[in-house]
Amino acid sequence: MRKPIIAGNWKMNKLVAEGARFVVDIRESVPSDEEVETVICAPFVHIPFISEAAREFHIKIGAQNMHYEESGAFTGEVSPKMLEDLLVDYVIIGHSERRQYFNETDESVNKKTKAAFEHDLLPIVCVGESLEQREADQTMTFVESQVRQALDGLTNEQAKQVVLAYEPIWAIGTGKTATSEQANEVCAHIRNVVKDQFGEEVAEAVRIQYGGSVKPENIEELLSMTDIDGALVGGASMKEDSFMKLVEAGK
Ligand code: G2H
Repeated sequence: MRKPIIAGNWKMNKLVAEGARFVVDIRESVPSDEEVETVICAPFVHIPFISEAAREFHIKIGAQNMHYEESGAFTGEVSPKMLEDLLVDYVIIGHSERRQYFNETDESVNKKTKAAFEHDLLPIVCVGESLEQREADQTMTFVESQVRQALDGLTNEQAKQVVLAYEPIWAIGTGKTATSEQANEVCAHIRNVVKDQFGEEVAEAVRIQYGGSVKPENIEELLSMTDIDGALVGGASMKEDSFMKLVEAGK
């Protein structure tokens, strides 16, 4: 039985006081992490404050990116060791916005995924096709190649703990959601790719989220699908009440 994981991705939004207030407002209503894992992926500057506010509650903290090196002359970057030092739980790797605007490649995604495990961080690895690729019938091959490259070189024990997020680029922030069937079809394919790469036990354990315009109105149907184990949510994670509805749906 895979535990559902609902992760909010605030992207580049909220000021520090707003982030901390958000956590204080929801923390007592967040269900036990034995039922559903609740993660907030916040901009780096929020992390010490929301960690403090979330302490002893069932909220896990995630970053939205990181470098793969531990330290060095990489102006403007944040390292996995720094996130480990702040007791961050999860880190989003290879979000399509990073791939699109910041030259994230399958190679850097792979390096970051490995670096996460070296620093006690769990990666949420994002994959997903563009509209052109979907229309050209390349979704499955493209997503397969992203998954294989991202997970290349992981041990079975590590691969089991990866969270994969399938986010079709054409459904991100556009209000267009993939239908539950479309989303599940790709998530099932991803699980098969993991099976081919690491074997059945890993494939059955690995959690796959759907992301792209997830909201309280569509979450239940998405989560009812066989291969969707959670959601990575941008827009609808920004307000306390809608985020809590998503978390409740994960129970
Ligand atoms: C996809 C998603 C969160 P939204 O980027 O990662 O954003 O829910 O706003 O489509």
